[in-house]
Amino acid sequence: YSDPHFIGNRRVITHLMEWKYDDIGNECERFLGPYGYGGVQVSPVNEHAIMDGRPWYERYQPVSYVIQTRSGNEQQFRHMVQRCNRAGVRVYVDVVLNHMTGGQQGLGTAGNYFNGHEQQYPGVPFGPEHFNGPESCPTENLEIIDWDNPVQSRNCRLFGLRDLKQSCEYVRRKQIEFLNKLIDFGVAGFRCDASTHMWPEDLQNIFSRLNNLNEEFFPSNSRPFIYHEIIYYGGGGINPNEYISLGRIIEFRFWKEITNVFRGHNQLKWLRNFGTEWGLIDSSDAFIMIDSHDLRVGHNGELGFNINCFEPQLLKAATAFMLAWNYGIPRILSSYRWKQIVKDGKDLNEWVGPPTDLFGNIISIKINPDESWNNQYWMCEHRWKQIYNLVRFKSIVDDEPIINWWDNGDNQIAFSRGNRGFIAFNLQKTRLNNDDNGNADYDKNQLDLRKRLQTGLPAGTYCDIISGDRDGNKCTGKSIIVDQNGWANIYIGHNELDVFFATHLEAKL
Ligand code: LAG
Ligand code: CA
Repeated sequence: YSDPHFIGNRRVITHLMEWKYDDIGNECERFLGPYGYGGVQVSPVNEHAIMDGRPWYERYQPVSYVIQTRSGNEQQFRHMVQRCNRAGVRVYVDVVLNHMTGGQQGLGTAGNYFNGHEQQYPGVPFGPEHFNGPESCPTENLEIIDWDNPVQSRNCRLFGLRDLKQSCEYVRRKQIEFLNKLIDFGVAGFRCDASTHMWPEDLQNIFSRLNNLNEEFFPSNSRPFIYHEIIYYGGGGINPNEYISLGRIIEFRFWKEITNVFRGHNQLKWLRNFGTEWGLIDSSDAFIMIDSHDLRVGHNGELGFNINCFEPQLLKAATAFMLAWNYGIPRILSSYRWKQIVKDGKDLNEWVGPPTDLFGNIISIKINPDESWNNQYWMCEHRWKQIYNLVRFKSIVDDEPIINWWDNGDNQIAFSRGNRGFIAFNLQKTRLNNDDNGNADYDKNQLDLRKRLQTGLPAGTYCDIISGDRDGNKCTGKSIIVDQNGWANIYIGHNELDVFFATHLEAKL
């Protein structure tokens, strides 16, 4: 379950959070396909609770497995999957199998009644006998209290969400039916929500009974790609290793360590051996990110550890490192705008859902002839040039090793990917500012990266794909001249907006 089934040398997934299926279909054809994205993750597709104010997290409260949400209905979903596959872009669905809603009642997005208090979900149907209760969950209020305790963590309630008993054959069967329906429509796999809270053997049972992927789009005998949300930062508790045979693990230590470095709390030079030597799981088991639908609003609700779209320079730089490094399968969050209200390090508006019109319909993405879009609503991080140019970089350098590492002993680094791509970062400023509390008494020139470095590249003139692009036989931004032996003068000034420089074989004049 660890092969994403990318087409050709595509390597990167984007999550078009809360987008509508018709819009995603359009985006696959006009952007994701042409710009080399490998796949798109869509927000949960099945019926969920309608909550006051329509927060984004209502999609994580399932009511049935009917495919109908504000993103569209089953037909629209199906049509989107076909269009994306034909554009060379795979589709992965975020699936919530651990639980149904919290303790409320009402209607779901497909019109089905539900009652969380009584654990009645007639749209499936599920009843009280399909949920974990006092016989399987040892805590008094049925809530998870000790998160490191495997029984509590799997059989008790996560934030009050009614916890499905996946040891029950009927529950499994309903979930398998749902997943197989998606597979038959042509999806390539799933993001598995809250995997830590489900028993590996139950998941094994469910996954082993899934259909092979649809042969209209995939080679025969292809298994679905599955990546698991397992929040693990080392230490005791539930270890991701328990899930490795069940797909890839979203490696939370990746974003944590990288964010820490890019925020100036650790020197860039240490990244030299970043990966398994830092205790991370094997690259071939890993799925990685910098930002996500959850992290956007803080790490456990606390801002300052995460990097989101409100710090675009930082987000671009950290994302660039993710895309240039040779580790795991990267996902880029493409989010929407909301009005952040930060108080005591928390975002009071963390609940705000996607942009809607007066009737509560999600607003469409509109692309203008000059490729700009209605960015008062949608951030479209996947359309930021520094990001999509590195998506291309990743395709071009493929699995080439990291060589020609250079650092200045502090916060300037550079490396090449075999002889196909080269990247350099200059975060010296961040570091010095931190060290001396802004009372700088240093030579500004020391903050510039100005150095003759080994790029690994064949001789020629190369365009920087960050400050500009290659446009026919000229560069619209910076350029470097690589000599016969691979050396070139690299310059990243301390006052440049983007703190990195990158180029590759296709950016050669
Ligand atoms: C996940 N991964 O394991 C998702 O990435 C995460 O976004 C989901 O939580 C969580 N698991 C459950 O699927 C989100 C919000 C929660 C929200 C939950 C259900 O981060 O804050 O809980 O979705 O909508 C909300 C309220 C809670 C309340 C609960 C039940 O915030 O206060 O207890 O609903 O009513
Ligand atoms: Ca559970």
